[in-house]
Amino acid sequence: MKFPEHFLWGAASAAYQVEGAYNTDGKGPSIWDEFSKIPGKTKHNTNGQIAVDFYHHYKEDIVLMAEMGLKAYRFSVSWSRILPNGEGEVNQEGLDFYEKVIDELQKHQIEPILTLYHWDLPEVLQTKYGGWESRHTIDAFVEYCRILFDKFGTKVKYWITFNEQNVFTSLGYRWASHPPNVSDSKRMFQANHIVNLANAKAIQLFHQVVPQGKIGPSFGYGEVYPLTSSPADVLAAVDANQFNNDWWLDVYCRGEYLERIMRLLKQMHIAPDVTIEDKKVLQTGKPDFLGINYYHGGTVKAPDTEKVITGKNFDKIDPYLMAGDAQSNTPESQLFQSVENPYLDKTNWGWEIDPIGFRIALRQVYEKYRLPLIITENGLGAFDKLEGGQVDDQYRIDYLNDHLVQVGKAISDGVPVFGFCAWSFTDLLSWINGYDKRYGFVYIDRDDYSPKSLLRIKKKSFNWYQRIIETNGGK
Ligand code: BGP
Repeated sequence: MKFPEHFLWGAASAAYQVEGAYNTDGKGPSIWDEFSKIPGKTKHNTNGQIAVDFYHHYKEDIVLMAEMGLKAYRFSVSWSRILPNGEGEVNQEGLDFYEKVIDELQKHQIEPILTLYHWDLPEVLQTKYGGWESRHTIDAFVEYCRILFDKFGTKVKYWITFNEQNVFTSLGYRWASHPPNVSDSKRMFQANHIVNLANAKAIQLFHQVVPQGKIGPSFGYGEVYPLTSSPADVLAAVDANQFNNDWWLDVYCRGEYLERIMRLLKQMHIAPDVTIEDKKVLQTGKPDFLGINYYHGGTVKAPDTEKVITGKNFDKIDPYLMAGDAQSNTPESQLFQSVENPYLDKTNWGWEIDPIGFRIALRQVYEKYRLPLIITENGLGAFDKLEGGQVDDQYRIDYLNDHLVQVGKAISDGVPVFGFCAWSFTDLLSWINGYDKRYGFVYIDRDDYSPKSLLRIKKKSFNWYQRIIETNGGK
């Protein structure tokens, strides 16, 4: 494997998934604090109230990061810890917490990578204004960003605006499996547009206030393959890649929506309302790099022709019945049909394992958008077992190793990847899967659930990653 000098070997997390201390030191509630109270929405009704209590264990965890040799740590700031009401008065204790984390990381020569939004919108902005469906939230977000840019702009070089906008808008507004628990495609595409505006405005502000820093979004990318070489299947895969990937990346990097997909959404009456002023805003804030979160891609075949809606019968469909009648009413059903890939194994959670897809993904993104890339997430969720005080997670080592080999190959292909943040450093809360789905290099013993214990235990993969970092990717 070939990795550049000063490659940022890192690990990643998100506030709600690690911090706990959900109502400590003035933190306000977020939409996830509220959503997790709805029975049945998360596995065993788990929540992030304690999580792995990074809030109180951060020093201990950062000492472990230093022992591992980590060069970078990606974490998110909880907006409602800084602004309990989403806007207005700043909670100094919240700012102090992140300052301590950043200082502690830097004390150990670990580069902080700060994510501004990893899904935990302040609850007030949801209930009072309608969350990402409201333009008010754009202004609130930009003000929140300004506070962090002013406070940490001189200390933190790398900033992430939104984590996986494609995932949180789709799951939150289209499939009702994340907050705000909505299943309405029109509302989803509108909320997504609002987030695009917030992203562009935050980047524009960042470039004014922190000219020496670098900023970009983290996108959940998955390459889509055709099931066969039949031209109809190949076309379906082209369409799926446009719908799943380019639809978002084009806005970030080119400042405009992919015309063909926009036309389809308009025909289905689910397109966002984009004003002339909006179009100008989207042109203003372009990223310095792209963060890529890679877990898996997909495979498709041509859609069932009987269900394809032509210009003639478009008016007859009800665009609001999306989730209920996924087969005939979604834009996807017009373009492609998802199928299993017969060549790929799956994780215990049914996610296809596809390291080569990672190399393809990195090449595709770079060749289209010509921006430096950083891997902001990649990792394996598994049922780890603590036996005799040890966790033998060889499967995680194999998974990460196979993926890193492909990142190395992509770099040899000419893709400028400047860092790799494994998901995750310690075990943490998986949004809707609870605590059984573990990702960390460090096991967190949750048998004794009190926040004071939550013992940290290095897994076998800890030593493996330590060695990878030491040798800059191994031999
Ligand atoms: C990404 C999120 C992460 C993390 C990861 C694993 O989409 O950005 O926050 O949760 O997926 O997902 P899961 O926890 O569902 O296994």
